[in-house]
Amino acid sequence: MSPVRNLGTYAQNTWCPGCGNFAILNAIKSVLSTLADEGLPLENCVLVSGIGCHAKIVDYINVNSLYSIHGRVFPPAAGIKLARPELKVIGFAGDGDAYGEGLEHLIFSAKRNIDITAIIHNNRVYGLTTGQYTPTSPLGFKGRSTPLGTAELPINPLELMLASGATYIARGTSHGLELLKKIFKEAILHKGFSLVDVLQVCVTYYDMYEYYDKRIYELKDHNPNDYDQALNKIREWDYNNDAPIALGVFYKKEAPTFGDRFLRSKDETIDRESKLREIIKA
Ligand SMILES: Cc1ncc(C[n+]2csc(CCOP(=O)(O)OP(=O)(O)O)c2C)c(N)n1
Ligand code: SF4
Ligand SMILES: [Mg+2]
Repeated sequence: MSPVRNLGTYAQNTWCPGCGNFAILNAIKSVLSTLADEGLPLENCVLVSGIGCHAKIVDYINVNSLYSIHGRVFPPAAGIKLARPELKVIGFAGDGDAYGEGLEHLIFSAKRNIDITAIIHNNRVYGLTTGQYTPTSPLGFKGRSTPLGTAELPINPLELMLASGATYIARGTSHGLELLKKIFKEAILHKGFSLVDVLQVCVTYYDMYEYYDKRIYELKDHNPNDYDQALNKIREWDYNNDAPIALGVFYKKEAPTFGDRFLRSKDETIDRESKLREIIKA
């Protein structure tokens, strides 16, 4: 077995001690290192992040990366993939980032089946801006902007992703490193739009370690190719009730990607361009 590469950087880590982001960082570094051993050069990987505590992850990994803006992880990630199809593109987004501010971009990435991976640091709070509620905060969540508790139910982002056409949907937690490594690797190797929702604990504004540890279990005897089974499992815990919380791969499907359909062959692209020019002239 080859040694794990040192993918660290000189950037000073400013996450709070005990933050769940450390698990995501360690898992992704280990997976990139393994994939490099297995033939995916690190220089062929590109990381894209949003804005928030999670976004700093790209500062701490010595791989090409792009810091985007809040809610805009997936448009540049899609652009990179379409311009350079040989690259593996991994987007890191917060829950406020992906499920709030940039929700439409997430939906359209799934709808188009763009061949990129979305890793969502779902701490269910705006961490960097000190504890406001997000689309996945539970009903009654008390934070900086809702001192008396929210009056809204959370969304179930996995159900939304299934309905939008994502072809790989999984969930892990920041308390389960081995499972995170397994699903990150599978998600990155999946051809099409893959999303991993990580229940990431924010020890400062929303510490849910105990809550999750009491409820989580790993999916067994589950057929991820079955849409109805996936939907049932995804609905079991709706990010608000007290049901058991399933972890693992809920859904996966092989389907043509946006790149397959849009780029197709060079000749077809040229032919399409000339047809478009004719239409514009007419
Ligand atoms: C367009 C835009 N809107 C709002 C902000 C302010 N802002 C920066 S980080 C952040 C919250 C981040 O929350 P989340 O995406 O959940 O990431 P976390 O900090 O929890 O990792 C907000 C609202 C911004 N930088 N840009
Ligand atoms: S505020 Fe929360 S998410 Fe941000 S670094 Fe601290 S523990 Fe992590
Ligand atoms: Mg957050």
